[in-house]
Amino acid sequence: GANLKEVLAKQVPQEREKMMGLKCLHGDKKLGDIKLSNVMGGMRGLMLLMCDTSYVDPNKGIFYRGMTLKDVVKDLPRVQEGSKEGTPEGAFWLLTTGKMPNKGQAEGLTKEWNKRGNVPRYCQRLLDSMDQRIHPMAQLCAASSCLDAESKFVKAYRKGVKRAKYWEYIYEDAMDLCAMMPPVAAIIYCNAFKDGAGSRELNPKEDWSGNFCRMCGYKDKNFIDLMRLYFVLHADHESGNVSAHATQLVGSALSSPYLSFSAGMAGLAGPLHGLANQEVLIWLQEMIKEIGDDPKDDEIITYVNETLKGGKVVPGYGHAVLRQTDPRFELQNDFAMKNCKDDKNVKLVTRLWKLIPEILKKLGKVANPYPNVDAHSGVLLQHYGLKEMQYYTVLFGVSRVLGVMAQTIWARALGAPIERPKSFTSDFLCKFLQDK
Ligand code: FAM
Repeated sequence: GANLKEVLAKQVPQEREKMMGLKCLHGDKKLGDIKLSNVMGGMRGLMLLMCDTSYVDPNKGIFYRGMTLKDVVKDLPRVQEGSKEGTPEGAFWLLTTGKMPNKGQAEGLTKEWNKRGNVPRYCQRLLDSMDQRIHPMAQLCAASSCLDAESKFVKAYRKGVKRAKYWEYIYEDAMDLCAMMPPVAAIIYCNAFKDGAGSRELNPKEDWSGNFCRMCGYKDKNFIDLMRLYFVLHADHESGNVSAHATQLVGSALSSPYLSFSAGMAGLAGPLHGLANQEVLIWLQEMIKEIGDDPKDDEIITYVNETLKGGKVVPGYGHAVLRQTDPRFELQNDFAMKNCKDDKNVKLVTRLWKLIPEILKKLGKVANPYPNVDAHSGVLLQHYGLKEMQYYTVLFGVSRVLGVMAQTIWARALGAPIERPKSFTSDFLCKFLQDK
């Protein structure tokens, strides 16, 4: 069937027309009010960004192109022999085109990424030179930034390519970057935890997830299936979360996808965002050290209350938009119940799911007391032996490249302008408010 670029090339003119129509017909319509509390509250809840790849409903969770994640996970084609999970390649096809791919289309992406995924020597040398005090996320930012040298968009822009064709070069960069993510991430992992051992060559018989696991030294088929599910679940979450928004903001200046993705990863490295999956594991292990791995309920309740009294958040719980248990948590829990329900940490996470929301509700200030995507991922990775928790956010980043690159292709295709909201001084504000 048609390859991804051909499918997109047909969709771009239609989408451009739709956007022009919206702008002409409704450009001067109000979308809502801005209160000072919104400005001081991290712009929470303001309808400021358009993004068709995904949408988070506070109660139903995330939708990829109008499909719940439960349906996406169910309907994605199983490509690799014996695999029980859909592939992130298929998720990328869905996020970019809005259509669920057939097996051949998903497989075609695997083949194309295996061709595009060789990491240039200068990037490998940069990573090999990294002092291991540099956090794996900072290494990922550096790697993505230096790959700007590969950008086909930058070269085309210098040659004066027409605006209407920017997206075609951004598409090439996005595909190359997605293809290079598993080997780049595997080099970071092997340098940090395996003294640099491990293959750096993509195996054309393996898919994106299979190559990643093999290059990190993992061959367990169940683990590769977990990573397929993990990469699908973490791929996209609207364009307003810190990693997606930073990527779109920087991309709006026509910085290459390599530079804009590096900015997004700098945001993902924050403990309130992507680093939470590492924080969850650290918090769990400190709790087990304190009250053992099979504590009584009231011992857990006491421990959680101590965390809160210490002014700390309970990592893995809460969300800026969600107001229910994150479906991505539930899908990971389903996987755990199917594959490792006797794991003691899995059992503990399931018990916390029952106990922690009640405690957070009692605080009266937590908008969403339920577990988010990070509350489960770490214990599953631990179960299969990937115990280096300071690496977990890199896994999140490998997955998130899919969503933010799908968004980037469309932002350029639709000519999204450079983002530049107005800032104001507090003096101006005081005068402005006097008249109100
Ligand atoms: N534990 C303790 N307090 C929490 C909390 C938690 N898990 N979640 C929210 N709160 C507090 C929050 O700190 C705030 O307290 P103050 O007014 O004293 O500052 C209050 O509840 C209201 O916050 P909110 O409106 O419920 O949440 P926000 O939209 O401000 O923040 C999160 C959302 C995700 C940053 C917040 O829930 C949090 O810090 N969670 C723990 C860290 C975490 O798991 N982050 C990962 C989020 C995940 F989706 C991701 O991006 N990977």
